[in-house]
Amino acid sequence: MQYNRMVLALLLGVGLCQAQAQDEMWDKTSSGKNHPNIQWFKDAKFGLFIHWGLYSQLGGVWNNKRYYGSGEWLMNQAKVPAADYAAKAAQFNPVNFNADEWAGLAKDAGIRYMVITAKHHEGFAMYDSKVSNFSIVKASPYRKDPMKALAEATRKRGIQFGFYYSQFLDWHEPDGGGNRWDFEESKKDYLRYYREKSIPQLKELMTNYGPLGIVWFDMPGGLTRQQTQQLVDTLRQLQPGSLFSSRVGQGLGDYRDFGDSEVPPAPIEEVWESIYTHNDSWGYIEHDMNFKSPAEIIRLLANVASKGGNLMLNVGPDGKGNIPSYSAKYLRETGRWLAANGESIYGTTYGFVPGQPWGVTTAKPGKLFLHVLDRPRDGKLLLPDCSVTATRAYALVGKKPLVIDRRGADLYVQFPAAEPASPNTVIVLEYTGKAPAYNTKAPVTISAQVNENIVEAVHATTADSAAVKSLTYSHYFGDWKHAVCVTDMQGANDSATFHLRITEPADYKIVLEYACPAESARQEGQLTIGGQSFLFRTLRSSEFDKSNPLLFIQHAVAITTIGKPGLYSITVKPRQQGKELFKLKSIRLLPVH
Ligand code: FHN
Repeated sequence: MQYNRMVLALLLGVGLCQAQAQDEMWDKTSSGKNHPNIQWFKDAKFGLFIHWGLYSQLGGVWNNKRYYGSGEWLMNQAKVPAADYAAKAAQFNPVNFNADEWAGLAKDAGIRYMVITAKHHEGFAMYDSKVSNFSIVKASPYRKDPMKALAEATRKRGIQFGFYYSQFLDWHEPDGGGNRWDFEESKKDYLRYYREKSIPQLKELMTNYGPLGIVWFDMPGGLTRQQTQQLVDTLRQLQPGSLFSSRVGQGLGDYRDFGDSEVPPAPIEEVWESIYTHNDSWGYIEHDMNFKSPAEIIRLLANVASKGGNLMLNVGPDGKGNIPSYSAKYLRETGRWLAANGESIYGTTYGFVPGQPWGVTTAKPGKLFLHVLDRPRDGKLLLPDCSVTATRAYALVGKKPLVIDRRGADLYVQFPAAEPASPNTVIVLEYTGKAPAYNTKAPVTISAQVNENIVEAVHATTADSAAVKSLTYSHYFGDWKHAVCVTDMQGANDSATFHLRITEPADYKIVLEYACPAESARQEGQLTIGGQSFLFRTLRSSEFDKSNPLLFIQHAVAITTIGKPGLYSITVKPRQQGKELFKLKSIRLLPVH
């Protein structure tokens, strides 16, 4: 069966990165059925993911060698023999762990649900398991069950609590998925592993820790659809109210999780979640300091909410039980923004106005929230084709009333002057009348009032063999990145056209952002706008290889004078038949001042 072949390819592979087919490994599909307990999750919008295990104590270092990327994959990266790895449990003593501090931080950060690793791929149970001796209670000097305290501390604060559980990969067990450096693949009996460890442990977790908001399965494998259905049915009996993540596999989850660090390019009706980690690794790594700033988190949260999803952001506490100080500090700062602006995030759906040069929108009945991420010079926020009856507009913080101006189908809201700097200033537009449907075909607004207009590949209308695809790659190891690009433009008929609405006359510099391997470099392409054609020759950036960075170059190819506001289109294509021209990520229009 195709699905199992993919999983096997992953397990047999020379590393995590090369052989795996991410979509199969992640299963981004859900059952499409509306779980009766889904509403809290839809409203929650912001979750805290915690990766905590034996790997946290190792901190990305094995035998004095530092490993980069996903720290919880250390055992796999260093191909540590299971017995040597297990011996490290004797030094794992997270004496600084304080459930109330962790839950308090989550509360301060404005988090509405928490999911923590009960057992990751290393196989170590971070709770009191009767099923296996490889647990924090039996194998470490700590001897206590931190999950009991954490479940209580979160619930006390009104935060939904859930467990992550790696149901198939288990490098400690001869029959578990993934460890081929110790255990021969042909001798493995995955079903025995499910029967003797995975399912009994899941049952323990679903029996001993009170009502779980979520069981967050990860990386399905080794089961047919029918077997997965049986697993789901068995577990559902224990807690019918728990939501199952889509990575339970076979399209049987209750909501869709996207790939790691992935936001879909356009709004999605189904219930879904985006998962990101605060730095590059999920598990603690002492040499990973690439923490997202509060502004980056706040903007990411707004971006995810503007597409209708939840953001679950991960932190990786260390082996002593400390949450990294930058995670704590930046989460608290995010929480301060949410304390003032939470109305524009919690309980919202995506906004009916698509992304604009100034920012994105979220909505509640009768209210549209404008998240201003890039303030236009003239302060005018255009809401194109906005047919509702606007009754009033005001800044969410301070409630200062703002001027609304209707010009035909368009609405303008005047952004408050002298607004204090914020990574995201929220304006509320109250309206009556039926909210218009989100128009996926709306032309992309281009304004001379911002420094840069970015037209993403998802907006392309493609011809012939040109296609829009999501490409997945990584920097270190397992730190996945995604880029939606126009691909497969090889001949003069393979084109990408972008429909634009340019709101002000100006000169605009046009920049193509693309990735281009050696074999595609030095080919001629053509960009057309308003009857004018511009030629360019492609510049080499990098090859596309999942386990390496995909480098995008910003190549300025034209300047054009737009004399009149109105509808325009830009078409990009190769001049002649050849190799794929490039992987086009965006077209940027920079007003010339
Ligand atoms: O392999 C895991 C990884 O370690 C981490 O737990 C992430 C979080 O979504 N899930 C898997 C990879 O997608």
